Amino acid sequence: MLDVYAFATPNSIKVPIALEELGLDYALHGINVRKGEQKTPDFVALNPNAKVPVMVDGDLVLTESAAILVYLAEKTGKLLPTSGETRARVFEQLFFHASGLGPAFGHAGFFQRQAAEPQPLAIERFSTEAKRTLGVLDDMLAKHRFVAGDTFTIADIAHFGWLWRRKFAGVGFDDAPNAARWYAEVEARPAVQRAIAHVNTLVPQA
Ligand SMILES: N[C@@H](CCC(=O)N[C@@H](CS)C(=O)NCC(=O)O)C(=O)O
Repeated sequence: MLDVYAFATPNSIKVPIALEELGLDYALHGINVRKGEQKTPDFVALNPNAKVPVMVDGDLVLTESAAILVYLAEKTGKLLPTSGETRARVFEQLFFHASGLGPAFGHAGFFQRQAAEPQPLAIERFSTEAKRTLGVLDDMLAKHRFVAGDTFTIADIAHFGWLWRRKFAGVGFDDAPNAARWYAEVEARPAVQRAIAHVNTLVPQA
């Protein structure tokens, strides 16, 4: 049994999706980031970076959603080829997500919705970057069924996380038909549906 500390957020959702896809048992522990629970001493002892998700497997405490996806794929021998071009393409997309698309979406959402004062230059910069990185993904999906080629991998799970929360970033699929097609296919997977339903139980019903 693995333990996952998470909330209904773009980076958190990736871990339950992977666990559901891989058929691994896990307990989901809610960390309400809207209330600042990620900054409590108990949680910071788990993740000094004070962010969800965190996964615990025995003595291993692991942070960073991309690292967790790689760990789970290697633990089970699924969703990540062991060698060759497709494995390289999976890592290419994981790094593109973690350093490009994910931060652009996060900053776009922050400056549009959460900044204490309006910052037009930051809104322009990150909104443009969020749409541009989605365009890069859309071009890739014009050529392939999935983001790293023709099979579903952990790279699809990584990108799905932020596309699931695209409205927060002010991004839509109007100019990204290939990404829209891919998103609908991934969202329809039974494991993805189970994971979404599971993390949504973490959000208190006000
Ligand atoms: N690079 C990290 C980013 C994690 C992250 O930004 N988590 C957000 C939720 S999606 C969070 O915990 N935000 C609360 C905060 O920053 O205080 C990952 O991929 O796991």
